[in-house]
Amino acid sequence: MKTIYSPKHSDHWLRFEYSGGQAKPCFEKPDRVEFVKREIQSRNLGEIILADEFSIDYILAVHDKSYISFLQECWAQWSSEMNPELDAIATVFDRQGFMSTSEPKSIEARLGKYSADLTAGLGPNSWNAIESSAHVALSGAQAVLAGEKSIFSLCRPAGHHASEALMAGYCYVNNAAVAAQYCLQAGCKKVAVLDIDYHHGNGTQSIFYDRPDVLVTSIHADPDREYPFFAGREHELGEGAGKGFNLNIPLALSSTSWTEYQQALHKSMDAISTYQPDILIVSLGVDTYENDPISHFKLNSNDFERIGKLLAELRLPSIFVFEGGYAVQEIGVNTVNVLQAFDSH
Ligand code: SP5
Ligand code: ZN
Repeated sequence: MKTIYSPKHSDHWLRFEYSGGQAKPCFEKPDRVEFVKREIQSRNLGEIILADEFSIDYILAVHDKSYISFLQECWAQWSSEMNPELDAIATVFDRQGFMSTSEPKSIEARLGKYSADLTAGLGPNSWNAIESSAHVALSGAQAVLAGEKSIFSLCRPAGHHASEALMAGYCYVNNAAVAAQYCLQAGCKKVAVLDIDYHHGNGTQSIFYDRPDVLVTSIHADPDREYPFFAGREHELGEGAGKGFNLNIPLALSSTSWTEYQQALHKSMDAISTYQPDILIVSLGVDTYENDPISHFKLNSNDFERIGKLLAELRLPSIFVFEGGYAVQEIGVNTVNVLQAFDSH
């Protein structure tokens, strides 16, 4: 399997993330992608190709225009109004939506309008990385539409918590959603997104919630106990024309090992088979790993091979889009375990 990559991902890095009432060094850091890249090379998964450039229109096809302008402009405004030695991050939120139809003036207010939480901030060159990550996903979609059986888009930053006009959970542009929409514009009738990151793909769910042309299914930690908390429950089935095209499978935090996980995967895969999509997009997070520093599932490295082997049974053209995974040494092994097992079945 070939991999799409961009070195621009390293333009995005932050000093701190906030959790449990504390500022801590970020779990989400540039090293993550370099560990995965190194493992791809040492195990000869396949060629590593640089991402192409694409028109901004492909990002605007799933995101709000003023939100994207904010992502592009944030740092310049933050560095003139606030301390340029520190990350741009929200401190206030427009929870009542008073500014929902107008653009706030100050950068603190704009950050509040476009942030869902404090786990997404922006640095001086973050936009370069965010845009390149979407281009990595688009290049993957382009390759599969041109006939590749499968592709790995090594995206960073991740995307699945980003919705139409909100950044959240280390995510800014929803790479999987951008790729899905690109496939539809290129003539696909139906696309399935299978999200196997440890966290619910709330951004992807929200973007396609009222649409029948994208089936979204996510297997994740129970949102009663885990981020993103406010979405990811079984009763969220889609709305309007999209009703029946969203499937959530929440699992218990610390008692989820392969036995439980496998059942959920079969359930998601059954829904995908029934749906008969033209293309499968896998939001591939490896934070389901037993030693992940922010997560609580109990999958081991062999289980990631089992995932790849099972997914291959769908026999669909597949785009793997990288999402989370924070046990830095092991994310390479676990990611390549999925991809190599998929490739050889
Ligand atoms: C893409 C992705 O995986 N985003 C995850 C966002 C998770 N945000 C909440 C992080 C909470 C971290 N708590 C750390 C506890 C360490 N003991
Ligand atoms: Zn995650």
